[in-house]
Amino acid sequence: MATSEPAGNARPTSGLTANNLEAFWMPFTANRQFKQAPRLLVGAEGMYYRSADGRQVLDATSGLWCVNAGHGRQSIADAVGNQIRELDYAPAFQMGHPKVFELAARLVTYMPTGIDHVFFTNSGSESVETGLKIALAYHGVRGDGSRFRLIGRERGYHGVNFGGISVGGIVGNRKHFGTLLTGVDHMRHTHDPTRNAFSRGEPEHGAELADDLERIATLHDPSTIAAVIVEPVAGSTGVLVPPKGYLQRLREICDRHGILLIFDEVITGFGRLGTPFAFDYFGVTPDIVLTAKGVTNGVVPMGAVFVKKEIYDTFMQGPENMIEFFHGYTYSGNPVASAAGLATLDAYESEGLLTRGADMADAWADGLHSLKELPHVVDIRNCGLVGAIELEPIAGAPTKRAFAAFLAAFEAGLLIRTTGDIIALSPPLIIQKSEIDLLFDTLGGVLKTLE
Ligand code: PXG
Ligand code: PLP
Repeated sequence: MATSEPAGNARPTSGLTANNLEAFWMPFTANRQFKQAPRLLVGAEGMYYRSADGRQVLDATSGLWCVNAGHGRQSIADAVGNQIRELDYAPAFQMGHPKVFELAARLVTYMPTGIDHVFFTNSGSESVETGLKIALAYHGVRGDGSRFRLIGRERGYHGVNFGGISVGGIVGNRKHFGTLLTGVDHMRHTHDPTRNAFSRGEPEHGAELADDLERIATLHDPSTIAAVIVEPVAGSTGVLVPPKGYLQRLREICDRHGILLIFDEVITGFGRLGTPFAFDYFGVTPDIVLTAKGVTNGVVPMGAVFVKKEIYDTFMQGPENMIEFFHGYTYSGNPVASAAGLATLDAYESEGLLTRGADMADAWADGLHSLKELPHVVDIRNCGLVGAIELEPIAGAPTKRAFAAFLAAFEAGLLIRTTGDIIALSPPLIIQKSEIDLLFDTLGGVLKTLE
């Protein structure tokens, strides 16, 4: 059989055509199931996606928790287009360009006093690796190289690279990948539906779970621990809001033992909780802050790792012609991402989006908790403009019920996220009351039809 002539240097393929969905190995997706009945998005504006079959779909997930200012921002599109025409790329190592310095200087103004330097990456996963490496190297550089242990938490999600899955606490993300990083231990997670089900905001019970850090520190000797990494609110594993006093207690234990506290704010950063960052919301100051998703409103990959002045200054020793930290990415702080970041900050600032969640939080919590009595709902959690509805799993078929809700919601014009049997919601920060009502009306209708 004749194979059609390939264009250019392309090799003949095994029957693939432009319309074939096969070649793309999709991330975190049931590939075969998806490709049998694909769900394609072809446009987006404001709070809505447009599906390939021409329907408006309300975005209750900010894409994947990243389009915080809503879709289709003209000013960000213009900034990106202009930047590509003006300076498309500049080498990241031993060279610079103005916009990345401007972005860094603006971003650090959102940080607590004393956190005033930022290292750029291209994703949350890279921010995690960068933060962990900074923590380890910091102790080494200041002559305390016996601090080599990293402490994470069960149900923590810190991206998919080796450091992140090592400190992370999701078995599926870890089990096939060998021995991972050594010298890692985990605290228990804080999810306690027996005592805390249907809490509005921070749950009452569980601050004492922070004492796991004290116990682990005692086991290994505190002087061997470099850092502890937590999501202030665990996002990916189902919106686990920290119990009252928990993060404060972690901070105290870290201070007592000279352990760095890393907040992974990849989801909680940039207004998600109704404050610019989670450290504002909880009033607890970490030593290192990891961010990514909200930095560029999702349009160009970018992450940012913020560190205390003391950490940066510790590296700035030795001969000035020497590279102080052997780490960096080809695309760290690249001009197009930097331009997108600056335009995104302009949008956040001019519309007050980083605190808008606080104004909407009550309406959000009311809508969410109004679903309490619906079938299969076993818990509802909220904080700022994040929410989760936990469903009773179908016996012997975990995840099926929530996935059915996801499919039915999409059919009904609503994009939600599911993780296990938990529905997670995180709408763009521009959401209006009428859209909150539409969201929960639609979702309520979906939940009523579930088997
Ligand atoms: N840390 C945290 C706390 C995250 O939530 C990452 C690191 C990794 O970021 P990148 O950019 O490498 O994906 C994340 C990402 C979901 C979902 O719906 C969550 C994430 C990514 C995709 C989907 O649960 N979190
Ligand atoms: N692999 C090879 C062979 C490389 O040359 C590089 C960068 O120069 C990388 C991986 C890392 O790529 P990046 O800097 O985009 O993370």
